Amino acid sequence: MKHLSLAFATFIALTGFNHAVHAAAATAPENSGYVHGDLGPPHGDPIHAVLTFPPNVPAPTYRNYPAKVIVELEVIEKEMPISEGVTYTFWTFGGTVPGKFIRVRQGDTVEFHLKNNPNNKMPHNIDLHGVTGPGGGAASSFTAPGHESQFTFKALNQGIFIYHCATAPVGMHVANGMYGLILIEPPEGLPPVDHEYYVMQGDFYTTGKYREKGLQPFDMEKAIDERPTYVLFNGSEGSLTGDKALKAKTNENVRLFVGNGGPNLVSSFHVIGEIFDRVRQEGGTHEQENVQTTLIPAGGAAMVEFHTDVPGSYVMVDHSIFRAFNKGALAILKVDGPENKAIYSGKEVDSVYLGDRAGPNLAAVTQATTSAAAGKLTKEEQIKAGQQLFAGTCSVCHQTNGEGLPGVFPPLAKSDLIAADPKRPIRILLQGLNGKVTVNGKDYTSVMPPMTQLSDDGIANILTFVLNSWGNPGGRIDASEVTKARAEPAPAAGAGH
Ligand code: HEC
Ligand SMILES: [Cu+2]
Repeated sequence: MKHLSLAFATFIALTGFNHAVHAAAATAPENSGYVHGDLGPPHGDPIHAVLTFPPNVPAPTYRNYPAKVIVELEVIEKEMPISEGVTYTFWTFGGTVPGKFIRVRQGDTVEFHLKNNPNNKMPHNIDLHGVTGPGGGAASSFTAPGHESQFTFKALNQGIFIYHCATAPVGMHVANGMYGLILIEPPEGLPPVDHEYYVMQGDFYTTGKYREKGLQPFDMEKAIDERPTYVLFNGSEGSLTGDKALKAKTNENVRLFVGNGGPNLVSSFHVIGEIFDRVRQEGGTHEQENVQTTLIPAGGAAMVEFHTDVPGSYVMVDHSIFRAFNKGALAILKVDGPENKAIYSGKEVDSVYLGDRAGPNLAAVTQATTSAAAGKLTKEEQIKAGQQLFAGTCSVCHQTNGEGLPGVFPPLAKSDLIAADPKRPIRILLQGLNGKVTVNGKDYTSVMPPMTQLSDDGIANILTFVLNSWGNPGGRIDASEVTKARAEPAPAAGAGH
C-alpha cells in the first residue's frame, strides 16, 4: 500500500526530508483514511504559478512542502500561421498552441482561474487530466466570453498530464488547439537536467489541402473521418525548426515533456539519431530505459530524457512517417559542440531527412506567397522561392547544380528537352515520368515519381527557377498554367514519349 499518513506527511513537509516519503509509505496504517498523494494542508502564503509559453518549461518548484498555488489561464481565440502562408483560427489556452505549461508539486492545492477573453465567440472550459474529480474540472469551469470561473483541486497524483477544453463539440475545441500540459512534480522533485522542453503534437483539419495558402477553415468532415491535413508539433509547421529549433550542447541531459493533444491520432514519437535513456511512458511513474520510439496516446503525455553526445541536427518526428514529411510533424533539436568521432564519424547531411525544412527558413517562399496574394509577384521572387523549394524537393535526385547523376538522373542544366518545350516540365512534375527519355544525347530509363504534393504556385516557382538557371532558356511559369494542367486528365502510362 502506498498510503501516506498525515503525521508523516507533516513531518516531511516541515523537515524537508523528502526521501523519507517511501519509507513512510511502507509503514502507513491500512485504515488510516488518508488519501494517496495527500501530503496535508497547504503551508505558507499562496503562490502565483508562473506559466510558460511552449517550448519553455517553468523552473522546478524547489519546494518540500504542499502549498496553495494560484493558476490563471485565459482562453484566447486568434488567427495564427499554421504553415508557410497559411493561417488558421486557433482557440488557445493563453495565446499559443499548445497552451501555457503549468508546473505544481504533488500535494499542492491548486486554485484554478479560467478566463474567457471578452473578444472570444465561444464558451470554453478545462479538463485537466491531473485532477481527481468529475470532468477533471470541466463541469466547474464552463465559462462564457468575458467571464471567469474558479475551482480548486488537490494534486494527488504526480506525473505529466494533459489538459484540454471539453466544451461541445469537444472534438472541434481540441482540434482547434485547446490543449496543453500540467506537470505535477513528485514531492522530491525531478532529477536535475540541463534542458527541459515542452513539445506537443496535434492533428489539424482544414478545408484546403496541405499548404494551400490563405486562411483555412476547420473541416468537420475530415475531422470525423480522421483524415488530418496537418500533424504538427507546437501548433504550426516550422514552430521548432530553423531559427526556432530547440537547442542544446554536447554532453548535456535533455528532458522533453511530450504531449499529444490529438484529437484523433496517436503519436509514435521518435528523435532521429538519439536513443531515449529514460522514458516515463504515458507520463506514469515507472521508467523504461533505452527506448527508440515511444507511443503517446491522444490525450496522453510522456517524459523522455537523453544525453547529447554528438553535435548535429536531431529531427523529432511522429514515426508514422508521412505525417512527418507530408503533414508537418517535424521538429529539430540542434546540438552544438565538438565532434566526437569515437562515437560517430561526423559529417552532417541535413538534407537527407529535412528537405526544404533544412534551410534556416522559407522566407523567400513566404515573400512569393505574399506578393502573389497581392497580385504583384515578380519573376525574381518566383526564382528565389523556387530555388528554396528545389533544394528541398528536386536536388536529392537532380543535384543542387542541376547536373543530375550520370546514367540515373538526367540533368536539368542546359537540358535540350526543356529547351524544346519549356512548358512540358509542368506535366512531368504533375504526372511523373518513366520509360526511356533522352536528354542531351544520353538515354535514361528510370522513374521520376509525381510531385503532386507541391502546390500550384510551388510548381510554378520551381520551374521558373529551373528555366532561369544553368543555361536554360529563361521564361516564366504562372500558377494558373499549373492549375489548368492539373485539371486535365492524366494520359495513360508511358504516353508522351
Ligand atoms: C526521386 C528522384 C527525382 C526527384 C525528386 C525529381 N526528379 Fe525529375 N527526374 C527524375 C528521373 C529519374 C527522371 C528521368 C525519368 C525517366 O528516365 O523516364 C527525371 C526527369 C525530369 C525532367 C525531364 C528530363 C530533363 O532532364 O529535362 C525534368 C524537367 C525534371 N525531372 C524536373 C524535376 C523537378 C523540377 C523536380 C523537383 C520538383 C524533380 N524533377 C524531382 C528523378 C527525380
Ligand atoms: Cu473550448
